[in-house]
Amino acid sequence: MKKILVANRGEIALRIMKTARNMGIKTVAVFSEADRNAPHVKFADEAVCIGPPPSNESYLLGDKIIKVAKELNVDAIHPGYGFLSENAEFGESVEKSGMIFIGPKSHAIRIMGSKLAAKDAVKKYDIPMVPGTDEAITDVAAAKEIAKEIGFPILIKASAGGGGKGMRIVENSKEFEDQMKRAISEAENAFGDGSVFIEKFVTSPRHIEIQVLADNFGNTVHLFERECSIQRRHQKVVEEAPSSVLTPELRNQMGEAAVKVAKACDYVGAGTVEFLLDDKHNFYFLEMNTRLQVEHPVTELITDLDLVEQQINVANNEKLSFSQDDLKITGHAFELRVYAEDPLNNFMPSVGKLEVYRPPSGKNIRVDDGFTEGMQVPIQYDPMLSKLITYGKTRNEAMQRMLEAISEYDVEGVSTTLPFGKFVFEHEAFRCGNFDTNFVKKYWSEEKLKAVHEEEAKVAALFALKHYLKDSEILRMPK
Ligand code: MV4
Repeated sequence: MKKILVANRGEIALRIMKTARNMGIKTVAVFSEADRNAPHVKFADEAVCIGPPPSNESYLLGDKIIKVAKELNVDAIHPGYGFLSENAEFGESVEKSGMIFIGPKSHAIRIMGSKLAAKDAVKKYDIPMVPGTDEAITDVAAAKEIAKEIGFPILIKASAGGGGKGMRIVENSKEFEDQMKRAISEAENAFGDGSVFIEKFVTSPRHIEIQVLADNFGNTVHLFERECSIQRRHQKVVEEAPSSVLTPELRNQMGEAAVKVAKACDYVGAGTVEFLLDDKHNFYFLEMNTRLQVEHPVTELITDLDLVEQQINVANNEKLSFSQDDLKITGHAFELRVYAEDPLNNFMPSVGKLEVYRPPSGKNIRVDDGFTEGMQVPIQYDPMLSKLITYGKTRNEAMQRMLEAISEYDVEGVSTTLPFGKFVFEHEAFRCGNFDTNFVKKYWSEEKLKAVHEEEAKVAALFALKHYLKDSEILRMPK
């Protein structure tokens, strides 16, 4: 592999290109008119504008990207996350054009893109799943009977959904018919597929996912877990590895289950198997994400592996150079997603110019970003500014480093979720590892952050007054 095209933008495009360069591989960036001066464009060896700012006129144009790649003699395309990364047709077209798609085969993407197909594929592997239906529900009366048997609350999920999209909680049988009809029509509108199914609603779960890696020779390993329970509205905010609640036994069991899920769809490359963990520490398979994930860096820090390098090697038809027994966890890592959003105004996107942008740096601090000072934060894309990642020998050490890094991070011109991150990392429940997916709903309110701001403002005012008095002529006047 001599040259790869990265069909993405922002921090992930840059992060992929850095590894490619380290491996002696040339890089091609594609960009929209909004990203002309973006770091991923400047970093690449070659860059091609593919269209206007809206994603469906640029980063989602698979055929155009493939055409550009062919013209520039590209050997492989890395899709990053989002955009075309889980588009089975795109992966197929890349291969039909004689290039390598750095990702799984379309077969695996298709199976895991349908929750019902995924459940069906893993059925014979003895993977624990939440009680529910394994086929689409169509008949209201029959479905209601099943829901009653499972016991309320239940969740209606869209088969084509994922990541929380197309889910509905139903509290009792009175609401059932209405909610089922809404769920079906929503799924039809959003995904063009009205298949929905029922699951028992696990009320206070942890969201724990296992990173897997597989080569073309039947070798599949897991790279342990990431704890992703701190999220708001299905948007992850803080991730960590390892999870503070898994015992080595449970970690092995979940790891082995994840490897089986990967094998069930003949998975090749890097992928992530999502589980729910209930309050009794039972785990259940939810879905598999067939891409490199946003939060992959925490896994890299605790395993000392470069996941993009592994993806490239596997795509190059190389064997994994290690086995499960060679892998171990060293230390603890956190990731805080820093968004250009205003936590004091319902996390509204806060776009504008980055008047000041100075990320922290130093040992055991990693910032994956795609912005520099003076840049405009575009409104067309996800408003994530960066991922602030810290590492330590222990969880406490990594947490402390995160708080220091947050306080050193200087951003002016747009609001960011950094103060929200500070709230999380200072919270007692978070610090002692006692939390689940309800953390934000349970503990967060704008008033809390405002109170912190006011307290800081008071302290700052007193401090200024003290200095003023110390320096003032009044105090220095002779008696
Ligand atoms: C669930 C669940 C509880 N019970 N499934 C969210 C992401 C997607 N991958 C699946 N998700 C969930 N599936 C069952 N059977 C809880 C979640 C969930 C969630 C649900 C409603 C509101 C917020 C949530 C936050 C995290 C996970």
